[in-house]
Formats: sequence, structure tokens, C-alpha cells
Amino acid sequence: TDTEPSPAVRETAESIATMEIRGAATIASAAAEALADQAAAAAEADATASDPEAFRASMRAAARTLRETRPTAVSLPNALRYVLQRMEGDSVDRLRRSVVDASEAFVDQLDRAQEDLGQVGANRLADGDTVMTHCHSTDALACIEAAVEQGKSISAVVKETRPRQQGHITAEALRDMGVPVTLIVDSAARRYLDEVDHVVVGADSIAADGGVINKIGTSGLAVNARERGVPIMTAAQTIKLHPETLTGHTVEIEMRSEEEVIEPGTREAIGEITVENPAFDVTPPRYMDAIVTEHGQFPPESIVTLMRELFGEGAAEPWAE
Ligand code: RUB
Repeated sequence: TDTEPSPAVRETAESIATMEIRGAATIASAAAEALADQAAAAAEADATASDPEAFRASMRAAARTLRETRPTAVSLPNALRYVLQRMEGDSVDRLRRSVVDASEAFVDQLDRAQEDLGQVGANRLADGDTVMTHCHSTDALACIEAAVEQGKSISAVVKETRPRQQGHITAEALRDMGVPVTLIVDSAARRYLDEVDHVVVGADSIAADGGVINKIGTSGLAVNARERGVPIMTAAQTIKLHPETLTGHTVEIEMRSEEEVIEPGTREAIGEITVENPAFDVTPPRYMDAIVTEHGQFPPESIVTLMRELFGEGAAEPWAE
């Protein structure tokens, strides 16, 4: 029926699922933009153009399609919640406008938050520092970029980040900023920590207890950094705060296909063994020195205060049928 998600919504959902669109912040802005497209499409479609209730139902269906793509980055449901909670009006035209406005406001806020947290994170870095990165985080890169713009000379040791090698994306971005990059395999990280002044990672979700959910390998890196005495920060704008963890829920860790781990064709030779491919892990708060947000930096144990302030009203699901 015409209340079904628009082609652009389905395309965005597909791109998130296949990781063409990836990284928590990028997923969130793509989802908000897809809802704006849904609103435009539904304002034209026969079944919804003159029926506010049908229009609302089509928005909820689009949000559910986007929600079902990947489970771990809370920025995705937070984006959907932000837009749908601002959907208002008694005519389709008003509803459409409220969705488009909310979507634009969300994307603007996201960009501004990233810039602001970049300034905070940059203040933690000193001229001449070497940073180590894991995966590809636009929030983490914003901190390094702001430090470079402050005139600090920064170099980087970049972990390749098996199995999807998002480290290559990070390496390219840093090179473009003029940061000298050394790319290493993940298992070389501890050896190189002796040459590193600061570890900078991103987050897909932050739990109420200060646990940081980020790309698999982050927790091991954090433990090694602590053992080596190297400070580690997570750069995470507040859309990464996971409201459901306020009521005791845990964050779902995405399990991905074994084909990302063993090459096609290897299966037969390797025989009947189990291959598991968790995409994320949880770094306990005691191994993380600071959470850097657009509201300043926080010790992980105190992030719950900010979470209550921003998400105190709980985690309503305005996309429920
Ligand atoms: C990406 C990842 C990133 C966070 C933060 O995992 O773990 O560190 O999403 O990114 P994947 P950002 O590649 O599986 O999506 O700071 O850009 O939101």
C-alpha cells in the first residue's frame, strides 16, 4: 500500500544494513534525512496525501524499517525519536513541514555537536602528541582535526580494525588533514602503545553505568592502554547516550556474518568449526578516562547525570504500531 516506506527509505535502510552507510553519527543523519524524504513522498501519495492519520502511520512504518537495520548504535533510534516526537499538525501539509523541519534541525544539531566536542577533545591533546585510533569515528576525528586547527602537530598510529578495515578510512581522513599516519594490524597495538600519548575512540552507545559500546577490540585496547599508562578518551556526542539503559536494559551487540572473518572458499578447508563475528564490545567505565561530549568532558561514572537530564522522560517508541 501507499503507507509503505518510500524507495529512498528502503534504499537508506539497505545501505545501513550493508554498511555502505556506517558509523553511528552518519547512520543517524541518514535516518533523519530518510524520514524527511518519507514525509515528502507521503504528502504526494494517494493513500496518505489527504489523510493525516494515514500519513502518520506511514511515518511510523518508515521509522520501523530504518530501526530494524542494525541494533547497536543508539544514535539511530535517538534520531527517529527526535524527528517523530516533533511531528505535529492537523493537516498533511503541516505534518510534512514539521517532519522536514525536525529532520533539518536534527542534522544541524548533530554537525554542531560534533564541532563542539571536537574543541573539547582537542584540549586534551598536546602539541607533538601521537594518538592511536580504532575503527573510523567521525567524533574522534573531529577532536584530532580541531587539535590540528589549533596549530598542534599531531601524528597517528591507526589500527586497521579487522574484519572490515575501517582503519583505512581513518588513515585516509587523517592523511588529508596532514597528520602523518602509521597503519598497523590490530594485534600490534600493545607494542605501539609505548610510542603513543593518547588513545582516541568513538562510541556507538554509552550505557548509564558509563560503559562504552564501540567497535570490537575497543575494550582490549583500553585495558592495554591502562596497563601502559596511556590515557584513553571516547568522543561521543550525546545522541550516543542510550536512554533504555537508565532502566536496566543492556545494549544489544550486533553479530555479523562469518563471511567477514573467513574468506569464501575457506569454509570447506576449515571444516566444522564455529566462527563468531561480534561487531562491538563494552569497555567498562574503569578503563575509560573521559567521555568527551558537546557539553564538555565527563568521567564515565558521572555520565548518568547528563543522560537523565537529556533523556529523563525515557525511551518512548513513537514508531510503535
Ligand atoms: C563504527 C564504530 C565507530 C562509532 C562512532 O562501527 O564503531 O567507532 O560508530 O562513529 P561500524 P562516529 O563501522 O560497524 O558502523 O563517531 O562517526 O559516530
